[in-house]
Amino acid sequence: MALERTFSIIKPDATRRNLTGKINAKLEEAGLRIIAQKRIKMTKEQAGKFYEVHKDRPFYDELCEFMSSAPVVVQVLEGENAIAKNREVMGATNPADAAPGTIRAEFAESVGENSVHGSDAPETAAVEIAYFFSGIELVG
Ligand code: FUP
Repeated sequence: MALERTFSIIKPDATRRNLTGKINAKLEEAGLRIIAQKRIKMTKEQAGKFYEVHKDRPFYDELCEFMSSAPVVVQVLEGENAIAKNREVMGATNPADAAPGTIRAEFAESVGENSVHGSDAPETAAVEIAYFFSGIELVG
């Protein structure tokens, strides 16, 4: 399988609790290479555009409020089968359902404040990477 890239966010609940290093260690132990990374603070509008696919869901406003409430770390991860591998190391959306040892099982506070985001398909990965990074920032 060829190298694949995926997009990841370390969310406000995790940056607030100083968990960036612990989460990065989990990603790296899973064989994912962090090929680009920056800490930013999104506006509610920027978060809203990122999560536009969820705009009709009841949790949308709260989600955008949360994602713009504190800094996040946006990342590009590279590795074999990176999209599925990252989803595996993240664990289920609801930490109550997340497998032991996954990031969300260990660190997430709730289904809404669940520490990490990861792309779910190659098409979304490409769009999400391009939303936050320019080609010159991706050095592999
Ligand atoms: P995931 O791909 O695991 O991040 O999950 P989804 O794309 O289904 O959801 C995206 C984000 O919406 C979650 F990370 C948190 C938020 N969400 C809620 O706040 N409540 C829900 O019931 C479902 C999702």
